[in-house]
Amino acid sequence: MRTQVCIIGGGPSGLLLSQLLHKAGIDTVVLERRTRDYVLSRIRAGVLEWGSVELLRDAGIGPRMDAEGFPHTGTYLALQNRGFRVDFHKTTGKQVMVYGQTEVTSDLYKARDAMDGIVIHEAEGVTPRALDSTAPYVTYHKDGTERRVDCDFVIGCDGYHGVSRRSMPANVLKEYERVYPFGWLGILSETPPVDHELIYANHSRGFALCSMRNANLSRYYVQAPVDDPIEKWTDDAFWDELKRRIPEEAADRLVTGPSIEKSLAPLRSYVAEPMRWGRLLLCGDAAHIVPPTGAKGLNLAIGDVKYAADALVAHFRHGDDSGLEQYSQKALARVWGAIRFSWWFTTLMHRFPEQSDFDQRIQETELEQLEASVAAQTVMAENYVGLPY
Ligand code: FAS
Ligand code: PHB
Repeated sequence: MRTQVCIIGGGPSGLLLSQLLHKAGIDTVVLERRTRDYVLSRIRAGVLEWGSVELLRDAGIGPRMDAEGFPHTGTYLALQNRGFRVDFHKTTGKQVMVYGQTEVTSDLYKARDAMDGIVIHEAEGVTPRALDSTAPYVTYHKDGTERRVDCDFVIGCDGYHGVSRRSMPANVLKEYERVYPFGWLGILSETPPVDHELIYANHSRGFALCSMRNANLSRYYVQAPVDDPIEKWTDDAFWDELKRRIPEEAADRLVTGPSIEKSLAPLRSYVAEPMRWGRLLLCGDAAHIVPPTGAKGLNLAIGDVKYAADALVAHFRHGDDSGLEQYSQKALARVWGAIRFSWWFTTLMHRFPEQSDFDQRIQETELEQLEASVAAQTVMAENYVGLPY
């Protein structure tokens, strides 16, 4: 098989890039290791920056997002059994959209189907080759047969555990990492959200987050030891801990119910540089990971895809390679901005194992200064709604 752009990974990055390039008249093939159902079973991000919303509309998947998503103009930060609101719209003139990654991925799959986009599932042993040549190709196995895709570019959209980043020479790749000494235990419950906006709670027992997917589907998280056995966290244990960490006025109105999904995710900050080597470009989690505190993971992936799509269209349409040459530098500038914000917000809101009472008061004092300062709230809001592309 031959195509112009071979994309490894059929998550949000790979599907969005394939959709944008196809709409620009550029042929793509997506190679995905898992089944479509498996990809769509993942419960992950929940908040879209407005730049992401606009790009998804450009990709043609705006209608359901605009009909079922929830625009949010602010968020609550809670400490010492009380909370205050950071108003994104008043400070930045922008907002975010609460619309789950699962729905974004489902909409992208439907859009790919409508354009007869080529997404090959259960592609095993995907291996990018000749990346430092002008004729790269990718081999993989499907139904016991080795297959080959010849192409002009390979885009690694295969996430943190994918093969693309590992295909770069070790002496080219520089990695930066911070692993956090805790995880996020998340549940989905078919209950009405505790509030119409998100509540991020700092508490001496640990962080908690109240979010949602729709008027009868709520998403909650509590900070937990990353090696906790999930069985330890019965629904009752989860609800009890969440109620202890959010302000009493919220806990009193919290509607609990059986969890329909429960998972414990580790937290890390990670960046791989460069994001391009020869005819390979990396997008999304293949190149970087952020702790979900700042709701940046999916949004960074979408930003990378925008830069990659613009660069590839300029190459194929006009023979202009400036976008490709600047891709890594441009994408990394925005990645590091989100890495910093996610690290800052995670450090501010979580209880670290060695943390003293002094450290707890420092966190609370920084939150009190954030509450009192419109300038400080503006900086936070600018990062939360999304740095400019
Ligand atoms: P993805 O990992 O989503 O997709 C990569 C795809 O490549 C997968 O479908 C995988 O099957 C496939 N693949 C991997 N290796 C392959 C190979 N060798 N060959 C072929 N295909 C291969 N972000 C937020 O903003 N908020 C959150 O609350 C949040 N929660 C998260 C919870 C968890 C458990 C995880 C893991 C991530 C979370 N994230 C969150 C981040 C997440 O949303 C990512 O940023 C987002 O999925 C990035 O999308 P992709 O880059 O497409 O990577
Ligand atoms: C979510 O709804 O899953 C969510 C929202 C905000 C975050 C992280 C996760 O910062």
